[in-house]
Amino acid sequence: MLNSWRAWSIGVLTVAVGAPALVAAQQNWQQGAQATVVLRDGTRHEGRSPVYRLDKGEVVMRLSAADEPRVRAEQVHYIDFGGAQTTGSEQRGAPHLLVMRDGSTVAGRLVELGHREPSDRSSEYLVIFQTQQGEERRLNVNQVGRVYFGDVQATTGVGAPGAQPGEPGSITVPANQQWVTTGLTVRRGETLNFRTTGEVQLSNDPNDRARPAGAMSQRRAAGAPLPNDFAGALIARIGNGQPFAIGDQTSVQMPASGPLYLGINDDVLNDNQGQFNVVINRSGVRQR
Ligand SMILES: [Ca+2]
Repeated sequence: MLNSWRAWSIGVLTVAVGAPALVAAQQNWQQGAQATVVLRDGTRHEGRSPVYRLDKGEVVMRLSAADEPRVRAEQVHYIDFGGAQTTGSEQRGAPHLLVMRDGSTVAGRLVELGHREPSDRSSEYLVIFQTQQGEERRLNVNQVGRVYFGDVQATTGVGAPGAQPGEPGSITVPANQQWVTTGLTVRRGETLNFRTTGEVQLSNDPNDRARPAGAMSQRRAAGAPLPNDFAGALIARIGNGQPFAIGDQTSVQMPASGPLYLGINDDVLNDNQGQFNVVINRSGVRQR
């Protein structure tokens, strides 16, 4: 992981004790990737090298040597790095969407934005993105035109009876991946509301299927994270803590504090197919 923008800022403050250092700092900020951060209310911020980390949930941008606003990720509509032909409609259908300069798009989750060396803004500026298949891509910004932070309608909070694939704010949990990050940091005792849909296949047997509550055959998997629960059930983990069941529950109290991961209760994952789609609501406010 790259270090945070904060680390870079502290580094600059440390050296910016004299005029030459200040000049250096100003020259330093003028380096880096040009970007326009467009908020959902239409506000545009033009600056350089915005820094983002999924677990922090905010975008920090440098507008000038002195001006460094922070915005919550849910306020951000998209970040434009230039060079991509976009129609404005391609943001639909994914929590995050990458529009490459060649016009192709990749749906998934933005993990991180920032320089490879946070203290060196002449170093490569990277866009780190996890595809919906769970593959992590580290891209040079020169390849990337725009990153959408999810459908605009995600902010309206209009509820649907079940989470649908590609529904704004929905988290994709592929059956062939043990854990995916939700981007949420939860507090012990906090109650989250879940809406989960989808059906997965747990082996090469087309009849070996599971819904969020687990295998329709009610079989178990001895080597699964929760061997006493049904195989294929939706499960969760906080940080490196013990896995716990989510299943088809709509309301679950968090047993610990930390980053929340979702996964599939299975032992052999690479013969699985399909995905669950999960929308998590927190205090009545939809989170991504
Ligand atoms: Ca399996």
